[in-house]
Amino acid sequence: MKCRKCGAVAVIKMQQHKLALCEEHFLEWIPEQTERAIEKYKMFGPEDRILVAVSGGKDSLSLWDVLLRLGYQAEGLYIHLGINGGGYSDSSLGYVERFTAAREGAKFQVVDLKADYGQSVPELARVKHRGRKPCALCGLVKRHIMNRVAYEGGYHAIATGHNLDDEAAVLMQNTLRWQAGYLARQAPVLPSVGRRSPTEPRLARKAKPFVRLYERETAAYAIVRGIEYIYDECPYAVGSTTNFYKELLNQLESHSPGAKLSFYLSFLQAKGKGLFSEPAEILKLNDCQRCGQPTTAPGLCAFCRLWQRMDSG
Ligand code: Q46
Ligand code: ZN
Ligand code: ZN
Repeated sequence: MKCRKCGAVAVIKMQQHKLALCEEHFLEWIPEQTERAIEKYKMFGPEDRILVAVSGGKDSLSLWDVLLRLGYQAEGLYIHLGINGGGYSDSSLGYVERFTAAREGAKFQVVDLKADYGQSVPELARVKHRGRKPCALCGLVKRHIMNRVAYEGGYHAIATGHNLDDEAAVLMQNTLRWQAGYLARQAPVLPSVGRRSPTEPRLARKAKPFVRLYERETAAYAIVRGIEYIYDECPYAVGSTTNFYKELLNQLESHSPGAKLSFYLSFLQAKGKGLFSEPAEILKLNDCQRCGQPTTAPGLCAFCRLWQRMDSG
């Protein structure tokens, strides 16, 4: 297998693009593709400050690396969720720290849920979810904290490492149930919401610059680039429904290369033509009485209600 660009030995073959590349050209191709997605979906520009949500995994660290190489003002945010008695979160944080230590000028901040708010995600789930998987609650907590940090720090956008496999799996779950509201909101970029003033969005724009890259490509990028990342998934992700759909889509992909990509891109095209437009009532937002973040609820947002319930036992 030879690199299409120079004829050297290829390190990766991407069937869906009928493209094989050597190490050097693959390391060029990933940033090129990322830049294209940023421009195509109008995610952000070089003048914007970007907050990259980093977990210590391959996608978010590769994304941060690529954004820095492309010259974006990208700063990291690590949210310590206290997973596995804190052990899993501590080791993930270690990868983020080593990543930044190796890159001059790479800045990041940590929000520690237990230290800053009083409870870790598993502790919250134990009380509020009676031992059920904490993922829904964890997602809520992460979104809230990302928004708060982006707002307080004056960041223009939040960038996350979601790749095409993540998006296609979510799309499949939503499609199988025809979840029109979720389908309407699934997009490579979500606009900022709820402005206090024209220059101060209450919820920052959210962007997924890796949305057109397969998971095996982001993993290959991390390996070829020499980025060390936490290999083990969060223990709560093991056996998750999302992983089940990823496997299903991979079976489809091996039978029909490009199926995952066209499933997702055709969805975006259909949306572009007006399918799944957002119902008007979803757009009516109030300011949370406690934290000020926009919410569809009349009083407190879901995050503040969660902590209020904790406070009242
Ligand atoms: S971190 Fe949180 Fe994920 Fe772990 S508890 Fe679930 S949602 S699986 S991306
Ligand atoms: Zn080459
Ligand atoms: Zn709130």
